[in-house]
Amino acid sequence: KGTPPSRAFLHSLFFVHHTANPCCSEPCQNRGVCTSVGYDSYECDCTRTGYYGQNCTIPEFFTWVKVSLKPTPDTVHYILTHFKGLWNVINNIPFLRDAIMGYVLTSRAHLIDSPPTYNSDYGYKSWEAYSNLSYFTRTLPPVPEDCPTPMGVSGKTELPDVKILAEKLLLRRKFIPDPQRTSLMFAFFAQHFTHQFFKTDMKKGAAFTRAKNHGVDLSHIYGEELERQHKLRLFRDGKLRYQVLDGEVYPPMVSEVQVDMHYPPHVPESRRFAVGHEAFGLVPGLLMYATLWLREHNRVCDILKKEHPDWDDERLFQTTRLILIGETIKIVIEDYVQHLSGYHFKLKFDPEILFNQHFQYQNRISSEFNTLYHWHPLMPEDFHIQDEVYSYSQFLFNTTMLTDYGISNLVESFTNQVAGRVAGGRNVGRAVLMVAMKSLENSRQMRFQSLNAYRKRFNMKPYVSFEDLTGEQEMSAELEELYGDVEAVELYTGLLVEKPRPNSIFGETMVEMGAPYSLKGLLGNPICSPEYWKPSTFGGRVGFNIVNTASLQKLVCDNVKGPCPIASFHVPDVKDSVQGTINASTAHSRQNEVNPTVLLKERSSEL
Ligand code: ACD
Repeated sequence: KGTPPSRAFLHSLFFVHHTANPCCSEPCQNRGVCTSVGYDSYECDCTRTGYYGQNCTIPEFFTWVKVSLKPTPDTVHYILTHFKGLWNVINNIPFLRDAIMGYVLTSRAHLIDSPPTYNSDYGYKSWEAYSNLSYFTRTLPPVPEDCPTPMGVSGKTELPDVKILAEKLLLRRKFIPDPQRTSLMFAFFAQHFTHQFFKTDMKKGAAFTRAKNHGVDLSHIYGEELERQHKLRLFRDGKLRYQVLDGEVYPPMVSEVQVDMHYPPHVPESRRFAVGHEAFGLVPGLLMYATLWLREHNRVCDILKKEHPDWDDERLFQTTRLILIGETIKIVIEDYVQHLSGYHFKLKFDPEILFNQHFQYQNRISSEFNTLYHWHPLMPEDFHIQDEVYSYSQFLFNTTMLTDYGISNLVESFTNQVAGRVAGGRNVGRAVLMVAMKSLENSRQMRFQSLNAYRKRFNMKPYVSFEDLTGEQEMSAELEELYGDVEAVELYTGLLVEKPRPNSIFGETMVEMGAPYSLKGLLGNPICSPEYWKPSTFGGRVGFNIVNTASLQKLVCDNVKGPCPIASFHVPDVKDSVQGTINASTAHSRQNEVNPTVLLKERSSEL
């Protein structure tokens, strides 16, 4: 009213449709931060990147030395997955093993911004993005809205049709088994474990999470809300509620505890188990793990009660929860990540390794981590349980399998069935293709930057051609037709079609991005901090020892009746299966009444 229009307003009227945001072309390198200045200019903030110059491309002397000496990720991976004899020696020299583990942890974790920075609605730092825990964070900010193409400036103005892309590049032709021989025991552990922190809030949208703690809090066992936890608790001796069927402990029924679970109408009331996560009725593999952890919780409560007969229910419950968090992290690092890595170097869960380092004990789950963890190629075409073969429709929501087969038989069957290879393209089963398509749609809605942008962010060289990405010709030609420019390939597509490393489940990008998020998330847990990581936190030496001796095999052996089956993230071959049982028996002879050598004898006679 009476005031003349501002210069900015006039400028926008004349120029906004003619000049793109200069940050669209991602001019700032080496983690420099791009800020547009005026309408057609930008500034790179190179502070503490180790680089300077207009686009943060000139290394400081020390950076230059470091970069020149640094081996490529592929070289490091090669060294870690070869020279077994050398690694066997190193693994047995404690100070060397600790030093290498320290390097693995810090070099990975330092790639994650902590405190977190962006989210899908804030591509610049803001208090809102930092403090609003209902969002997943973002490692790279979203592509600005006013860019010429969805990936910034490269590629076509529209991304390829998701359905066509999925059918051409992701859909499985013939099941490709994982050459690392990952088992379904692994696949279901992954699904069970990650659903405590990957909980997209469907109501609010893909950028949001329902998980409150952004890490390993075992909310999938105890419930996200206090109300659910209380319904699942027995309020006696710290224990969780349970029922006994055929002489074995199982989770209670929904009808008994009145917690919300997502079952389709055809599952009768009498077969609806109630566990911490409302979606875990979906597959018997999830209910199997839910049962194992329920039994473990109550087993640990018994041990703690013997140690502390004076403790009330609440203290027994809370201390047991901390012990189970510790056991989970131990199993994830020493069994699960160890298996995925394929390393001969023996990873170690020991928070003390970080006590002389700068390390932030906090974590925020990012949308990119959530997206990259869509490992649906792991899923087989059908499920082999004992002598039966189940199709998806027979397997999904089949809650009777849990009690009909029992935990031992399920563990044995899942350990013996090989999962699919994740990278390399065309290995997503038809039954789960929709989930992969949804990941792509969500990534687009959240305006993810390109695969190459993420490769640079995690210290990898960008791919220079489609063939460079896939290592072959057929899919690279399809990709070229769909995307036009390798710079425009999306993160999720890239992760799934990328050439796997030799004899590996993943390609380079999955490991180089996945490892930092994982190790930061695991070691950033409060129990790993100096004030928590001591016996008293876990109820004394006995509890601390449970954490420090946890393994997948022990979790199973301690919680099944009778001889315990081999439990492994790796499908044992004939040689391994004898070896594996020997290992299980030695791991157990001191703490368990179960004697797995009985099984060893039975098995040996079968071989
Ligand atoms: C390293 C160790 C080896 C890394 C090998 C593969 C990593 C690939 C993907 C992530 C793997 C596992 C994820 C496990 C846990 C997630 C925990 C999140 C907690 C919030 O070379 O560094």
